[in-house]
Amino acid sequence: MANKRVRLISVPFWMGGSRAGTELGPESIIQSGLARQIRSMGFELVGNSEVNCPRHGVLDPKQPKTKYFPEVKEMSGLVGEQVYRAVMADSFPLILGGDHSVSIGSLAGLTGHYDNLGVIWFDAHGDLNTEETTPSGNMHGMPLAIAMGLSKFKLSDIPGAGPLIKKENVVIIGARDLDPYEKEFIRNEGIACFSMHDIDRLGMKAVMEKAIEIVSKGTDGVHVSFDMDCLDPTEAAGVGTPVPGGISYREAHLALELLAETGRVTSMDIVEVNPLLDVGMRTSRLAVEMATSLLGKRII
Ligand code: 5AB
Ligand code: MN
Ligand code: MN
Ligand code: MN
Repeated sequence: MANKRVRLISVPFWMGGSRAGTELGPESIIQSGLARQIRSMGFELVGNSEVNCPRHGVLDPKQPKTKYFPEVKEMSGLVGEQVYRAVMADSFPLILGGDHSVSIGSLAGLTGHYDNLGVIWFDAHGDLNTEETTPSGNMHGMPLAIAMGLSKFKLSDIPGAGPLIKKENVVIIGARDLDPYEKEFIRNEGIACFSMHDIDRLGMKAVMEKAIEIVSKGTDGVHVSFDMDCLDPTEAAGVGTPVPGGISYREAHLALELLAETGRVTSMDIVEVNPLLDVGMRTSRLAVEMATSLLGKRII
């Protein structure tokens, strides 16, 4: 990684998943040694800020398709501001969620700076639902759709956000639980999506080579959004929506190490850690490993 300055941005938020626990994610990841490990790799940790996001929302029964929308919007603006500031100060924003709706904020802040951002979305899910298609009303199932401009709530509704994420700059990796509309959208729009089937078939190395080629073409930055539920639940039990048959421990390390080697990754979010559902702190410790792998940690 060319950039040797890292800024941690903690986002203790749960309302995008409508389930308590992910607001404890950032603290638990930091307790698992994140800052110490990043420093020992020779990075300068230029800050560790916590976003003062809403913590107690009231569910509006008239908005069942966009649960906690006002809170999600407020949080996204606050996250966007901090991410933007980090990039402008030439540091690598490492955003700790929180549920996956925090990525709306990350992408808002990043697009304030990057005109043509590539995005790699590690996830068991597609996160491509809109207020029309969502089966749950949970906004953590919508961030990628919002970033691409598919929903009524647009990135541009967040102060400071830049252009939408282009669909040709997006790659989803690890998918195995897509809703009917998401499947249709991926097929019709030709979104690059490497499902678990593709990972089984091609191997993680080939998948990452293809993914890297896609997000590198003409882009001015690459953001990695890492939903811990992309991993197999035997490795990462502490997530809100576990799906069997996920990415293995070694595959995940390899994927992130290959990304580190490109030297092109500009930012990362790690989301959906729910310490209340975890076995000890295993998922948080694994989150630390995911971050350090992406930052270029090597065995030798
Ligand atoms: B996550 C589901 N597609 O929209 C929906 O964890 C699940 O950020 C979304 O990937 C999971 O509610 C959201 C059924
Ligand atoms: Mn997700
Ligand atoms: Mn997911
Ligand atoms: Mn989830």
